[in-house]
Amino acid sequence: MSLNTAIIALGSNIRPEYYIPRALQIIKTTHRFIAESTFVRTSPLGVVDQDEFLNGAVLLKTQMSRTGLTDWLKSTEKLLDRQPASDKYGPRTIDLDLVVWNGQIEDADVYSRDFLNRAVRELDPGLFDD
Ligand code: PH2
Ligand code: MG
Repeated sequence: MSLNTAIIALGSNIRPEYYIPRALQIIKTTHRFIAESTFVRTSPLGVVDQDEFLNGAVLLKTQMSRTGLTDWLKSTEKLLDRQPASDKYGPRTIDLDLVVWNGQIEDADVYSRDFLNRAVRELDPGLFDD
């Protein structure tokens, strides 16, 4: 059975001290957890008039396919009280984004968001080498 490797970005700015640990716990019991990055407080991007975020990322291995994993991330967000997108950049209990899949960068935010770039480098230092 071959496993896929993924890096998932986590973000929250509604009760992040509750929702980030909950999300990590669910991820760890569902997939093969490899490592987590440092989690840092970040100023809001996009809509700047909202609370600070807590951001970080996890490296995992999973039996799920790419679409299986992205569907699972969506349902896990719902489980963690994420409200349907009223504002693409507004406050959220939890945001779970697939950013790297089997060594391929899948989300351009990795290049533009400094905290995300740092988290991904922490988890996979060689990713940007080639
Ligand atoms: N996510 C957003 C919008 N703005 N700002 C920070 N600091 N961190 C985020 O994760 C974030 C954001 C929508 O994805
Ligand atoms: Mg996001």
